[in-house]
Amino acid sequence: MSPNLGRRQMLRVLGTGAAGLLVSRRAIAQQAQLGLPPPRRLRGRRLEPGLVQAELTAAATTVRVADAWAELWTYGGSFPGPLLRVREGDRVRLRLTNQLPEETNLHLHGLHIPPAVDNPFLAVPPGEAATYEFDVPRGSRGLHWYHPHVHGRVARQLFAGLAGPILVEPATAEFALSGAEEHILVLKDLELDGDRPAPHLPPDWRRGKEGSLRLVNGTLDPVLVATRGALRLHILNASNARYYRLALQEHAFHLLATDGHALATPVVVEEILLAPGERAEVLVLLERQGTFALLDLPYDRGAAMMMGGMGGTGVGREAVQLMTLVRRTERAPRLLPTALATVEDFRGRPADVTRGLVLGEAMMGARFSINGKEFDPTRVDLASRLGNLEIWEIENRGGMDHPFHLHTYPFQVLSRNGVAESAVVWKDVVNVRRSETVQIAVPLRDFAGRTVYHCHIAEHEDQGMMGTLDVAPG
Ligand SMILES: [Cu+2]
Repeated sequence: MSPNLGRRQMLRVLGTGAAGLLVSRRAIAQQAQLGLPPPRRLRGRRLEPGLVQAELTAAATTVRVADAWAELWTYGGSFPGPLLRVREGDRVRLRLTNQLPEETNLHLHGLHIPPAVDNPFLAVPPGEAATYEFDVPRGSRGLHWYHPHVHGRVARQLFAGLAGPILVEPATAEFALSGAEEHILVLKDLELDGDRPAPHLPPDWRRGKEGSLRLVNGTLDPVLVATRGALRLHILNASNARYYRLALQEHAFHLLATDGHALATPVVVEEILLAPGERAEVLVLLERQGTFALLDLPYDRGAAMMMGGMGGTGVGREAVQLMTLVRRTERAPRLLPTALATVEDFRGRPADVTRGLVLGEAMMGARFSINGKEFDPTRVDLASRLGNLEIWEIENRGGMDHPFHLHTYPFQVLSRNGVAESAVVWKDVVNVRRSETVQIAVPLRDFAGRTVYHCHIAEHEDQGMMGTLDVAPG
């Protein structure tokens, strides 16, 4: 692939199974590509060994984004929010100050911590602050993230820019990956209306709001120049509703972890579908010197009928270039590790409780439900007991895909439409395609309390597709 990719109107996607796709001219028309900026690091203070204290302020901030100045809502003045980098076993004291004109809060997405701390029912009023104090659990190494979770306000606050990555480092190095250079990619789309995030229009509340700017770490089509041939990428989809179907020209991905949980062994995949909220950790071995595009291939999540031919749908036939990887070095990449982690296997284990959850869309308008009910924070939808192993059968009866997310308790996907999954992996978001029933195993471990499960298309969550789970002490 020639390095003057940016001036070409189309290119063949090689080795991805998507040959012949057109790459969006709009997306590759950027003449001056910027380097990939790493997320700014949240400066925490280590008061004593193992205790990290950090401050996050949510406020309207003018930032430079896609060749324009825009007033976004940010954490700590940066878009995306700053990286909280901690270690397994650390105690974290994170203080959120709300300088927004409305209430907000924090969800620590992916961290297995008590619901009383990661509390979606708590709201921090404007001008006030709250402290989130928790222990980073063993086994949580990997990429997680934080974002607001006040019901009814999530979609607008997230779209306006409020999201940031959390990287948990293992207590002891478990991977033979020291030869790879490590990067965090926060995928987040945005649409500007003048110098502000575009407001939600009525169709956005039904289909989920997408922006035409598909940004990586807040930058349009950045370039990552690799100093080594092996790249370890932690990728987060922090978008409201946009799915990313990722492919890298001429290369496969070696999938290392899903939603921050290591696989037993690396799995070679040609592409990765990331629904909102999902993360993937991959090893990329650049096989030769050259320039390779990271592409977002078309994916039909079922929102097309609601799109009315408007732009930014992601359902056309065009692939969009998200960023460029450049390998300059002659050095050959290191070999792959063969074993990553020991992963418990819940297949075939007897469940204490089996439940069905039906995801529903109202025929008209933008209302969403689970088991026929819209979210009510005062109601208990599922009651259980600490220590139970539950099997949930999540059935999507709607016309769109819905990425299902459960707080606090990671789960394993057992089957899709009765077909067993081939690999055992831990997840906290699973995409449930339309007309699909996904069966998951949910061990309710360590923490009792009341929390939520919901669709991670933020508009669907705000419009009712959420329920409560109350786990009594064992
Ligand atoms: Cu949904």
